[in-house]
Amino acid sequence: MTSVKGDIALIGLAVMGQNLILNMNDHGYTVVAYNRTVAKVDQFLANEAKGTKVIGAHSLEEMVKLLKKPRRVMMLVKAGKPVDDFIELLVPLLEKGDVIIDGGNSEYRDTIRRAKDLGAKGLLFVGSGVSGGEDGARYGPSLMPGGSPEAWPHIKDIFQGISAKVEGDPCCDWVGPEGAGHFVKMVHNGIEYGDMQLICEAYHLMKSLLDLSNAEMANVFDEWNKGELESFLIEITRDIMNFKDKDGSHLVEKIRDAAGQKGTGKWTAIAALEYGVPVTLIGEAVFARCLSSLQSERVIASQHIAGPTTTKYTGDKKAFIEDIRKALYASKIVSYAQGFMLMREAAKELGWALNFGAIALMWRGGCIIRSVFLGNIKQAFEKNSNLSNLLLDDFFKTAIQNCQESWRRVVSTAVNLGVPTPAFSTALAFFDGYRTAKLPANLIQAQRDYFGAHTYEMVNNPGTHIHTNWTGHGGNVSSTTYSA
Ligand code: NBP
Repeated sequence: MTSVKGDIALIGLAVMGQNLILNMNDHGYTVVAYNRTVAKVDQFLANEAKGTKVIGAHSLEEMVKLLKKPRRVMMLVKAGKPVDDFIELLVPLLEKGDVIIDGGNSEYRDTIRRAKDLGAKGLLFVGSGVSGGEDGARYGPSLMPGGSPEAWPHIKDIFQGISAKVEGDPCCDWVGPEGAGHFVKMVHNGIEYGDMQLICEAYHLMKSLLDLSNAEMANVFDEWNKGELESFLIEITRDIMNFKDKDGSHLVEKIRDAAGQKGTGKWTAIAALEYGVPVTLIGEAVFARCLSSLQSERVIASQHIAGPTTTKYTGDKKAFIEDIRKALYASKIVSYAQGFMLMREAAKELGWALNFGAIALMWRGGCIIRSVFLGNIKQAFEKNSNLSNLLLDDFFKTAIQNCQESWRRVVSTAVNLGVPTPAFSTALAFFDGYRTAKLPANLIQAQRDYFGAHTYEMVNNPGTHIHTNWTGHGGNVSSTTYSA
C-alpha cells in the first residue's frame, strides 16, 4: 500500500464524482477514490485518472486508512438509501471529528436527520449542493455546503479552491447549519426549472405566433445573451437552436415534447406549499413539465378541442420580440423574488441564519442558473441585508417597471392567440397580487365563516376573531381558529 496519505476521499465514480476528483487533483489535492462497484476504481485509474496523484481504494477500510486526519470523506452517489447505506458502513471506520460530506442531490430533511444522528456520534456531517453538471464539476462548480459548522474549517480550502470564481470570488461559501446547503441547492434547482420554462415559452411564442426559423431564434437568443438576460441557459439555448442533426435538420425539432424531471423542482414546490410561500412560477414550471409529459393525450385532445380562430401575430414582429424579452426578464425577477422568499421563510422556521448575498454569489458562477442577473441580486442584498423582497429593491423595481407594458402585451396576446404561457402569466398575476393593497380574500373569509363558522377578523380590529350567524338559522358556536 502507498505511504502517501490522501487529503480527501471521494465515493462515487459516476460523472460528478470522477470530474470532481480530477478538479481536486488539478488543485494539488491527493484524492482517494472508491466506488461501490469496485471494478470502476481500476477503470478510472487506468483511464481518466491516468498520470494523476489519485489513489484507488478497493474497500472502505482501505480508503479510510489512506486518509490524513481528521478524515474527510465525500460521497457523490445516488440520493436516498445509498447515502444512508454508505454512512452506516463508514461510521464504525471513522473517529470523532472526522467529516462526512454528501455532495448528491439529497432531500434537505434527510440531511437534517443525518447531521443530527452523526453529530450525536461525534462525527461532522456536511450536506453540500453541487451544481454545474459535468463541466462544472471538472472545471469549477458552484458549491453550497451546510451542516455541522465545525466541519467548515476542515473543508473550506478544498471547496473554495475547486469552485468556480467570479471576479476572483469563489462561488462557494458556508450556507448554514443542518440541511441549509441542500435546501439552498433545492431552491436553485427549482429556479432552474423556472428559468428553463420561461425560455421555452419565449421559444413557443416566437415559433408559433411569429413563425421564426431556428436560425432566426438563435440570433434572437444571441442578442439577448448580450444584455441583461446574459446567462448560461440563454447561451445554450442559442446553441441548441443552431444545432443540426446528421441529416441537416434542426435536432431540437425532432425531440419528443415530453419533459422529464428528477424531483428537485417538485420538492421546491412542496416546500413552498409547506411553508405557505407563493412560489407560483416554480410550481407552474413543474406542472408544465407534467402537462408536457401527457404527450399522447395532448395529441388526441388537439384533434378534438379547438382554440381561437386567429393564431398568428400580425403586428410588428421586431417590436413583439422585444416585448417577449422584457416579459421574460420581468418574470425572471418575480421567480427569483419568490425563491428568496421561500428561503427566507424556511430559514425563519428552521432557525437558520442565511446570508442571501452570499447565496447569490454562489449562484453567480459555476452553476446552471449562472447569470449576470445574479450579480444584481448580490448587490441588492449587499445594499440591504434585511431586504424583505427583491421587488422592493430600487434596481429591480425600476427594471420591472420598464418591462411592465411589454409583459402585459405578451401575456394578453398569448391568451388571445391561444399559446400557453403559464410561467409568464403566473409571474404577472403574482406581481399584480403582491402590489395590491386589498385583495378579495375578505370574501373568502366571509364564505368560510358562512359555511363553516371559521371566523374572520375586521379590518379595523385585527387579531379578534368574530363569527356571524349569516343565515339566521346557524348557531353561534365558531370553529377553532388556526392556520394549516
Ligand atoms: P448517479 O446519480 O448516477 O449515481 C451513481 C453513483 O451512485 C455510482 O457511484 C453508483 O455506484 C452509486 N450507487 C447507485 Br446508482 N446505487 C447505489 C446503491 N444502492 N448503493 C451504493 N451506491 C449506489 O451519478 P451522478 O450523475 O454522478 O450524480 C451523483 C450525485 O450528484 C447524485 O446525487 C446526483 O443527483 C447529484 N448531481 C448530479 C448532477 C449531474 O449533472 N449529473 C449535478 C448535480 C448533482 P455503482 O457504480 O456501483 O452503480
